[in-house]
Amino acid sequence: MTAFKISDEVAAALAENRPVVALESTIISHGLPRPRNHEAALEFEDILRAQGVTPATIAILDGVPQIGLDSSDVDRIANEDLAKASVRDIPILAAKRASGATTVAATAHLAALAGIRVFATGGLGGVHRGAIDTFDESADLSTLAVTPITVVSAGVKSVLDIPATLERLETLSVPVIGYGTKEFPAFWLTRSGYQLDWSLVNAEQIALAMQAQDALGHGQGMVVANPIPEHLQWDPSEHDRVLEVAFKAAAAAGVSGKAVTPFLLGFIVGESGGRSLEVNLDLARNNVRVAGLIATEWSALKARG
Ligand code: PSU
Ligand code: MN
Repeated sequence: MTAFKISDEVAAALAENRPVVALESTIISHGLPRPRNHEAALEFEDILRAQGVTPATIAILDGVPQIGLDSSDVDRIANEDLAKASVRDIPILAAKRASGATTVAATAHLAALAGIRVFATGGLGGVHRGAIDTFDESADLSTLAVTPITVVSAGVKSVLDIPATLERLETLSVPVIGYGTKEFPAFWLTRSGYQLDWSLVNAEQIALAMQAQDALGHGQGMVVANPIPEHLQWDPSEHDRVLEVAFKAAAAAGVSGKAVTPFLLGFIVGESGGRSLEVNLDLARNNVRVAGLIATEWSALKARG
């Protein structure tokens, strides 16, 4: 039984030490509305190809984890109602020969298994507000503690508990590096108000940190926090207003657990008149581009030995 399949294109790039960036499928299946999700999935791949980087979008298809999708697979993740799959769901989907869209945790796990070192997402999962009562903390965090991959993200969505998420990443020994900033971004917003210990200014420095991390053998991942440029961010006061309404709606609808993130994202798109969606796409494009630069530096570093 093969545990997973790698597309020929991704396998060839890895074998030849050409740059590869992993992309998740939950953002496509559950994080963005149709039909923009399908366009986005293709666009993220195109951004990488234009940089000379091979995209490896990851999903579980008919029970098999697939690393690198063809165009009919991309169509499936955008248009079928797939389960949201974290790491623990993978073996069950395998037994049922069912399909699933992979979260950051599941994508990171599968990408690392395949030998991919760089991954782009929109926002990392984190500690949910109210976690002190619900224990709701994304497996994205604990997975990065044991998975050697660098994730480029625009921080975590401001619907989460940002300072608690940063504390947990510290406890889990996952480095959080601001990309050209010492302030953690807040997904739709350039700034969260929370300071980071470290900032690196370019992809070459990130690749050097990855090399040093590997050499030390800790085996954990790294978070590169890449803020959306200020001129593209969501208006902060409108953001605050919409979030307040969204939390009330989630409480009234009684959503909990892993349904919370997709509910809030969908609600926020509607309440913002689509503005949050445009910002979400812009920040994700920006992350894909930076991940492409890091993967390129990483390949160059490995080629130098
Ligand atoms: N952040 C977004 N959009 C998303 C997600 C996060 O802006 O779609 C997804 C990612 O796949 C992330 C997951 O890994 O939500 C986290 O979900 P949970 O909190 O249930 O672990
Ligand atoms: Mn959760």
